[in-house]
Amino acid sequence: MEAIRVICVLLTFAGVLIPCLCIDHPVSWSQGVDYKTWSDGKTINAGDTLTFTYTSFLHNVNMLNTKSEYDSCNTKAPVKSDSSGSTKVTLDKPSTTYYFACSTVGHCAGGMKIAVTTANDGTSAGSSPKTFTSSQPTLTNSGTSLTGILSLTMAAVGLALVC
Ligand SMILES: [Cu+2]
Repeated sequence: MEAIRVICVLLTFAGVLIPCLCIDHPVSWSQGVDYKTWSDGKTINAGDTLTFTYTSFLHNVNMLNTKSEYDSCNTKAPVKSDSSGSTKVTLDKPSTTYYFACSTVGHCAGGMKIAVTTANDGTSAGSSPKTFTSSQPTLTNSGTSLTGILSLTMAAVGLALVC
């Protein structure tokens, strides 16, 4: 009974620890950078964030609605816009392409735009069981020590009875 309770507590802790393996991806946001290759070799998962760093009076960050807005550099009605100089955006959905562009005249057309696609759910789901498996030795160990404590208690009780 006690062992079952211990396992339940450990599983609860494991459940709390699993969720966010989120990573922040810094973006140095300026002119003259080729953002077409920015995401090459990077795995960007749902829940990850992008942090754009730039000179606030020169540039800004607009999250666009569609690929066509991105292709045509239409920054008139963005989902979100920020010009603070440090813009953090959470990419909350899997298998989704997020589009960003600077709206300063000529900047987007000059290449100051970026499209980032998040990985599908399979990637994040695949990493959860790994975390889960790694917690199993801990369970086994606590089971062993619990048995140890129990046998010590039994021995103590046995001794008390004998004495
Ligand atoms: Cu700009």
